[in-house]
Amino acid sequence: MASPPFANTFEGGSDGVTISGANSGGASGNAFNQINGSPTFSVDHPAHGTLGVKFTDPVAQMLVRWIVWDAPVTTDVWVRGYIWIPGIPTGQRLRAINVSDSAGGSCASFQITTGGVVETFPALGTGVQGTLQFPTQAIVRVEMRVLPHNTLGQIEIRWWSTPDSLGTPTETVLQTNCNTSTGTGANQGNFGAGGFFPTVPFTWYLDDVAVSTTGWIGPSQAPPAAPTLRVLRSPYRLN
Ligand SMILES: [Ca+2]
Repeated sequence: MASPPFANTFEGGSDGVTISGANSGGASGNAFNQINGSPTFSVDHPAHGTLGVKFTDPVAQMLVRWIVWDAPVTTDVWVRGYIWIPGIPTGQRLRAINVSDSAGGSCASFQITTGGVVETFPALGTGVQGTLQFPTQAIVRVEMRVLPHNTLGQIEIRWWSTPDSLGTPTETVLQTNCNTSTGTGANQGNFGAGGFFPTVPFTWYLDDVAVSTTGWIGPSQAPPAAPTLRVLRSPYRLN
């Protein structure tokens, strides 16, 4: 397929309809070129607009994906999603966003643990956990930076409890000098449940997913505007 940037709002779908490659483009943005399981368009908890994607009780991979980009990326890759979870995962953590290589080998993941904190997860080795409780039954913006490298890799998670905030993240978790590439570099953006599956029932939601190779993606819509400050100028000013 093409190369990033990619973005999808799910606004071109219809509530309750299973997402496919064919129905995921159009007004939604960049169509996904692979779907695993049966994620559906849903009006339940969109971050913006009227539709997001619903993952109903995944016990196996249930993903929307942009895979096998035109060229693998060996520099920083950024991904973004707005996430709504029903509660803290039990049984297993939730792997909600992932970047993989062209062979499907994981480079790095964003996860929410059974302790309710966020966690980086590299290709090999262990991750780094945050300390703040991830909000439940609320929309949270999550962004992740991945530098693919087999020894000098980096994973940085930032999340905002005020989802469209342009300000300081609620929490930042950084892992450096880790293995984030068992292959040739980042070549897939995966959004949904993969690798680990919390005890069901665990139905959760994503919206406004994106991949960039140029920088932090930021909110998909501007935060609410501040009141306009009107500046009155004297008619007698000299310049
Ligand atoms: Ca949407």
